Order: sequence, then C-alpha cells, then structure tokens
Amino acid sequence: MKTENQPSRNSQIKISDDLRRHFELTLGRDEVGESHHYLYKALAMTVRDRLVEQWRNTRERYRSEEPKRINYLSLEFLMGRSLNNALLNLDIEDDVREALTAYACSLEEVESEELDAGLGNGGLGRLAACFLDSCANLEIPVTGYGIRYQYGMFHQKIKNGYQVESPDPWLRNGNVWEIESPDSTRRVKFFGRSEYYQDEQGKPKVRWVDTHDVLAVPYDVPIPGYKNNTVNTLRLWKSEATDEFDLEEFNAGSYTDAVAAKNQAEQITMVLYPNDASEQGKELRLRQQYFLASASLQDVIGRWVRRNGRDFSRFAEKNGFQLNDTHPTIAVAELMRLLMDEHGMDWDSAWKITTDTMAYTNHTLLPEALEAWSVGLVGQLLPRLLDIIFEINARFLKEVAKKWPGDSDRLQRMSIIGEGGHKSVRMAYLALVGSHSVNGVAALHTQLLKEGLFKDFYELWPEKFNNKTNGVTPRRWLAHSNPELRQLLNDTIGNEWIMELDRLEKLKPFASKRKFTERFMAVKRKNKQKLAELVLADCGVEFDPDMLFDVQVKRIHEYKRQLLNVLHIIHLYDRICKGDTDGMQPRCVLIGGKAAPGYVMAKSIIKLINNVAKVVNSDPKAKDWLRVAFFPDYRVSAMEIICPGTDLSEQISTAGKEASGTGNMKFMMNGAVTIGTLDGANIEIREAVGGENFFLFGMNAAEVEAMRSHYDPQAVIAADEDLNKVMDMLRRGHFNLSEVGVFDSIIAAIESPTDPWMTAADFRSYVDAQQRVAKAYADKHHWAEMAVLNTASSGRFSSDRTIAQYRDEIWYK
Ligand code: 26Q
Repeated sequence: MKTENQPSRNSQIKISDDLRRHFELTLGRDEVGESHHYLYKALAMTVRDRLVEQWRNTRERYRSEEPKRINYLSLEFLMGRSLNNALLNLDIEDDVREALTAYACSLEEVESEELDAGLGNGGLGRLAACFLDSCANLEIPVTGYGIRYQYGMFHQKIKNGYQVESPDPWLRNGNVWEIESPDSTRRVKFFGRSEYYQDEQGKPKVRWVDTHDVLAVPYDVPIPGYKNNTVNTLRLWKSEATDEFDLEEFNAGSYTDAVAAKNQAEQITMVLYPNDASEQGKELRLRQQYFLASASLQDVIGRWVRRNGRDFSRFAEKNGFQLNDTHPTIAVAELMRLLMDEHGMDWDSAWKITTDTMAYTNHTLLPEALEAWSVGLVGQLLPRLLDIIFEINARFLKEVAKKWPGDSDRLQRMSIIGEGGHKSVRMAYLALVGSHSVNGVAALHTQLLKEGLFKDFYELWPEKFNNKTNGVTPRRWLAHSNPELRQLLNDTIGNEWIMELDRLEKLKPFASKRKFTERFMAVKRKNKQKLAELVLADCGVEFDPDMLFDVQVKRIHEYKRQLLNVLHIIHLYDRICKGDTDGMQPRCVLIGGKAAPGYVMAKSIIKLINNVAKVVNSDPKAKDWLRVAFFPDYRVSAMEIICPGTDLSEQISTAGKEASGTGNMKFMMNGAVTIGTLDGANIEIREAVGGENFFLFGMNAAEVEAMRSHYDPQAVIAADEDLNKVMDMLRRGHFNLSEVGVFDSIIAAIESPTDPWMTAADFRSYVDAQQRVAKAYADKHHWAEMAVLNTASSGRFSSDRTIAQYRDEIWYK
C-alpha cells in the first residue's frame, strides 16, 4: 500500500501494464468488443492514476506555501473531452499509442468514445474551461467552482430543417474524470425567515431559521497544467436531499411527500439552462445560482476556519472570487451573511472583506440579457439574503446621494432595486457595488460598458473598471486540435510556442517563403479533408477540399447575424443561376450552432439555412460553385475538427453587440482569415494581423447607433439590385415552396425599421467584402501568406496572456 503511493509510482509502472490491469481487472473485460468503450475507460483510468499523484502534490504544495487562492465561480464550464488534453499535458501520448497496439486500436478511435462534458452554453462556458487550463499552466492556485448538471447542453438534431432537442445524459456511462468527496458535503438553506435575537453579549444578531435545506456534494475534476506537475481542481456540486428532511415528512406519515421533497432537492442540479442570452427569471435558475454560491463560499470559509479559527483579518489577503458574469452574483450577499450571521462579524468588517475579495466579469452589452430577479421571489426563496441586499443598497444609495446631492434621477437609475412595475434585484449592479474590480472581455466592450450600460458607476468608481480581452488555450485549440500544424510549427520555430504563444511571431518571416507556405497549406488541405469527412457523415453534404471553406459556428442569435450569411448565400446562388460567375470562387459554406429552445426567431433561422442548403445542393448548376451545410449538434469536440479545416472565419455580428467572441481566436490560430465587423475582439484581431490580412466590412458601433433613428431598410433594399433580388426570392417562397409562410417573420424582421441588428444595412458592404475574399483566395500564394500571418499574429489571443493579466491586475495586484 505504502509503495503504491510513492511519488515515483508513475514512472515505475508501465502504461501498458496499467492499461491491461484496468481493462482486465477493474473493468473485468477480456475482449475489446464492438465499441471501444471499455478500452476508453481503462485508458482514462490509467491516465487518471497519473494525474492523481500530481494532484495530491499540488494540493500539498498549496497547503504548505499558503498562496492567495482564487476561486472562479461560474454556472458553466464547457470542458469538452479530457483524455487527449491529459495525454498532451502529461506528455505520454507516444507511450499510450504504443500500449494500444496490443488491442489493435488507434488512439483516435479510443478518444472518440469520450462524451463531451457539455456543462455550458457557448462562449462564456468555454472561456471558463480555457481559463482553468491557463491557470494550471501558469501554476496559479485557482479552483473552479461550478454545478455538476446531470444533463448538460441539449443535443440538437435537424428534422425537416427544424431543430429538435434531446437530453444530454452525459453521466450515463459514468465519468472517469471526477472524484466524489462526500466528506466535504455542505448544507445550503432555502425558504424560512430571518429571526432577530441578541447574542450572549447582548449584541443584535440575525439568524435564518425554519429553512428547507439541501445538501451540496462535491465532485472534483483534475485540471492538469502543461508538463509542469501542477494539477488544479474544478469542484462541481451535486444537490441531494438531507436525510432528516425525509425523516420529518416520513414521521408525519407522508411517504410520498418525503419522496417529492427529495426530488425537489435533486432537481436543482438536474439540468443546464440552455439560454445563452435572454434572461428568463425562472425560480429553479435562482436556486441553482444560490446553491453554487453558498456551497462554494462555505467550502472556502470552512477551509479558512479549519486553519485560522475565527480570525478573518487576513482572509481577503489570501482569498479572491471571480464572478463569471452576474450568474453567481448572489455570492456578494451570501458572503456577507456567512461572515455576519455565522461568524459573528460586524457589517463594516464583513463589507470590507466582501468588496476586497469579489471581482466581476461582464460578458454582455445586450440589456435584455441583464439579470433581474423579482424581489418577491428572492424574498420567498432567500429571505435573509434579501434583507442584506436591501441594506447594501441603502448604504450604497447614501454614498451616491453624498456625491450627487439632490440628483434623484441618478439614485433611481443606480439603485440595486429596480422599481417600475414590480420590484427587482438588478444583479449587475449588486456585482458592481460588491466588487473591487469589474472588467469587460474586449477593448471595445469595456469602452462601451463605461460609456453606456455602466456609465453612472464608471463616474462613481472609475478605478474599478478594467479590460481583460479574452483568449483561448493554445494547448487544446492548436496543439491538440491541429497536430499536423503543431509538428510544422515545432520543426520551424521550436516548440516553446505552446507555453508562450507570442513566439508564433517568429513565423512571420516564413510567410513570404514559398517552401514554408506550401507546407502550411498542405496541412490546411489535410485538415479540410478531415472536415469534409465530418460534414459528409453528419450533414450528408459533400464538401470539396479544393473549394474555399467558409465557416460560421456559434450560438444562433439575431445579433450574430447568421441571416446576413444566408442572404449572401442566396445572392451567390442567384448569380450562379444567372450564369454570372465572373470573379466567383467555388465555396463550401458551413453554418452550425444551437438555438435556445424558446427562441422562435433563432429556430426559424436554422430552418432557413437548411432550406436554402437543400435548394442549392440539389441544383446541379450550383454543384461546382456552391455547397451549403448546416452542422448539427455543434459542440467543443466538433470545433476541434472544424477550426483547423476552415479558410474563412465568419465574425459578422452587428457592431457593438458581441462582447468579444472567442471562436474568432480559435480560427485565427489555425490559419483562417476573418471576414468581420468592427465588433468585440475582431478589432484587436485586425490590429494584430494588419488590415490587409482581414476582410473588414460594415458599420462600426457608433455608426450603428447613429443610424437607428432613421433606419429605412425598405429604401436600402430598393436601392440595391442584388439585395432586392434576394428579398424577392425569399418573398416568393423560393426556399419554401411547399411550406407557405414559414419565413414570413424573418422577412418582416429584415424589412423592419426597428430591426435592432440592421441586417440590410450591412448587406452591400458584406457582399463586397466577400468579393474581395474570392479574389484573394484565387491567388493561392497570397492567401497562404495571409493564412500564415494570421497564425503568426495570434499570440496575444492565448488565454495564458489573459490569465496573466487577471493575475497581475486583479488577483495579486
Ligand atoms: C442567464 C439567466 C438565466 C439563464 C441563462 C442565462 C445565461 C446563460 C449563459 C446568460 C448568458 C449566457 C452566456 C453568455 C455568453 O456566452 N456570452 C459570451 O461570452 C463570451 C466570453 O466572454 C464572449 O466572447 C461572447 O461575446 C459572449 O456573447
């Protein structure tokens, strides 16, 4: 037993021996069988054994060195698959391949058995996953805290062109990457009431009584750094019923009520909410948020008290909390409650600790996405927290009144409690007031926050505001997803880029060298081949790797303007039908993404894409010029194949609406050229790569706002022959001959003077930019140079850079 746990174990036991042991003994198998499921499991356990040892060492190191610990609170962690990432980081891929030869099975086959951990919607959730990777890589003691949803992001199928959702039972076959830690179970309170009393010293105190409690059971997931022996932790909470809760009801004679209560408790972590923008205000969602916040804070405070007793004087020096959007923001009030009600602290000391430890990241400029919980709901579900929120607000408004005496408009505007109709708690304001730092996720986004959404708060506390432009991890999004390019880069500039992505700059001189660009494009060509195979398998559409691969994958949302993409496709199709193919470039257009199940317009857009694809793909005239596919069930593991095989990255949101975007960065790293608006991080991408290597089009954010009052899409359409033709085809039902009226709402939206996304306004400029794309692609060498320069300039979009900035400018400032 003792020797088993020696640190040297991993280097002593051969991977092939462990693999066989797990396959034959742990899992009791003798043959590989039809699927490679058991082989995957055995391999995952073999790899996990090697992580666990480093994990223990890392925990031990943090315990003895006592660095400041950062806790990343997020309702979403979109992890995707873990096996290959672990192999890469542990540097054992070659040994594993060798070990697998005994089973006559390739590593790729085994890896494809792993289900994606889809515990997120899109950008925000994947960002959290990239951040954890970078924190481990930079050896920063960061723990991710999230929810272990029983069902992750729904699966999407396309039936008759429509999105159909089905559940994602990702835990069905077990999850090798988690370790349950029941001894660290926490108890989370709901309902009940506040009770005011005096303590032994006669001090007025409050306690939260008559509550219905739920247990939070932690499941820990290892987060390995890249070849650095560091393994951090992602702690995911599962909700369970308390035993005495059951018993109480049981004794009262109601067995069924007891079971119902159990169900209610287990409901909390049952399913991820699949809305990536519009706020719904559902009670269960608030329960999830509080459940995460309370369990996580109790966990951190519990560890503190075990070591330091009730002395919290250095708590803020040693702990920080990063709030991933407003979703976990109830943590501001919960930390106050825990410090005051449970640990005897007075308001001012507790408030100082709270604001010193909390930091808030905003991810959206869309006002409709800002969370506001009804005061009635909060008062019922979390009565003690509502007390505290009211008190925070009262003290805050006093401060505002002191700075701007008599400005009652401003008081109303800034109040954490929104009036108007029924009262609500504005979570973004609670986050702003309760944090010492607030950041946007791209330069433009932060600027717009200061000028618009949070203007009043910026005037009050300019020093709180800062920008942290997003990034993505080059381990997953380059080294793992594009092994051929990894090899070419290693051969050309050495392999240090994996940890220091800025070193890709060294590629720049090679962009003009024929021999190199040809190798670069040969890699691209292989990746396009792989992508074409995937598209054929999943969409039934044949993509030709000699054509331009034009890709837009992201959540379906009006502001992201998949519609603009479709209008362009229809325009190209119209030209092909007319025989006007001068200067056209054969292209394959791929669009993928999920629509929130209740977002009717987004679902119509999916239907339109599919219908247009069907018409185009079944027209023999179009075959050599244009092919269109909708990629179903877009997810992390699909993007790993999609982004290396893309030539043209579509980043075409209405300027001022996309906070940052991160897919844009993944494409750029893999040598795609962007066609995009001046929105989010596109602006910084263009700055980095140079305007001559980026296809810019459309209005900028200021122009969009200036045009709103007099936007006249009908006039725009009438004045543009091509757009007029496209709209005409839509109106005549060219793509829905047997489905009368299904696109009426889309047509009306484009033609509406109040169209918030102003799709028609950018049509001409977009089509012109696409013409420039076609021309550029026709010159193979020129395109290759642009592609190389995109990879070479992508260094600053590594999440290592982003996280180093969080570290230096927020966490350890
Ligand atoms: C809120 C309340 C209730 C239910 C769901 C939600 C909810 C869930 C997810 C609201 C928003 C989200 C996700 C938002 C998101 O992904 N935003 C994206 O964040 C990226 C990382 O910063 C940016 O790059 C994108 O621009 C931004 O759209």
